[in-house]
Amino acid sequence: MVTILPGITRVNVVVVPEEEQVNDAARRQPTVFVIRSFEEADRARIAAAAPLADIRYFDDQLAAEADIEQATVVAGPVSPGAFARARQLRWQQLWLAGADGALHPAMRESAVELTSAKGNGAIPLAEHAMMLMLMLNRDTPRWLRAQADRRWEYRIHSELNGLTCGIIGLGNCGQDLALKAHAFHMHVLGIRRSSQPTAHVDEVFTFDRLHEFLAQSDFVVVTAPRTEETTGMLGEAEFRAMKPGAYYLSISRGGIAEDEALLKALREGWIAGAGLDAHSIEPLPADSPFWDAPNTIITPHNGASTRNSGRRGLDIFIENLRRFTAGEPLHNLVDKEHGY
Ligand code: OXD
Repeated sequence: MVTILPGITRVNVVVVPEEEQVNDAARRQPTVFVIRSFEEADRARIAAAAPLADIRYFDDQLAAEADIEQATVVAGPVSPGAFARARQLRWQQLWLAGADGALHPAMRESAVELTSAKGNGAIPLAEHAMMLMLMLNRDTPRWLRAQADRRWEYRIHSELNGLTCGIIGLGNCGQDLALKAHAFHMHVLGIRRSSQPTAHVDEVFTFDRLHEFLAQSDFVVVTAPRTEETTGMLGEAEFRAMKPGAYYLSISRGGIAEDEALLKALREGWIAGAGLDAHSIEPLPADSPFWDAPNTIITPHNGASTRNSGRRGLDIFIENLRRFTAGEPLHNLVDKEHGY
């Protein structure tokens, strides 16, 4: 209300279109489906972020999808079939850092905001990469086999010190790995879409210099998201471009290296071995040839599964829920065109 002259006031009337009013109410009082079990204390934190929201918890995706028509917000996965029925849906928060599984065509074309838990698992994933590099470099499985046989197998092994760690993708995980690799006195190379200088990375390459990057790396570590650009970016030519004694590590997503090319590189000794946490098919089928590929350590996409990652993912969701109801921009919004 604005005072024009004493006793005379002008009332500013803002006419909000009906659709916007409905949307605004949906924002302030959303129906939120949370697909994950949380203890009371965490539920209280979620409720405090959106006091007017109707928050419903589901232990599994199928149960949530049965009533998906009612959801304004979903924290967790939604299948494309259920997504098509989710007409009220305005925002989907993923518990995963990678958004590739949620970027089906209907999501890409929709106005639904998609946010990821990017950053939640960067630290444990970088630790996992360090663990795999140390294990591969020292051939730890050999000591474990000797231990199983009660055999004292003393031998000369090598150091990470002075070797080159080539990181594909310099997001949260790639940057944390750069810091850790530097602390181990490694030379650190990184490759990403733009060549902007990055802390702890001695040289940043762009993808047009991929072969040059591969030829210099003793460890090639994939921390990049799986997108149209990265899928299949490492084929036979790329494995042949790697150093003969180099190791390949897949930390973020399988499918960035072509499976056939990677297997051939391992079997024919173009590279020395691999550490694979992320696989193109998960769970890795029992008859997959990767289980017994030469010098290969397999972990079950487990590198980021720590309690702290779960807590960081929850913190991202809680802050985004507060933002959503307050009409503020969301964190970790996925760029649907670039895929992360
Ligand atoms: C992932 C994750 O995206 O574990 O793989 O968060």
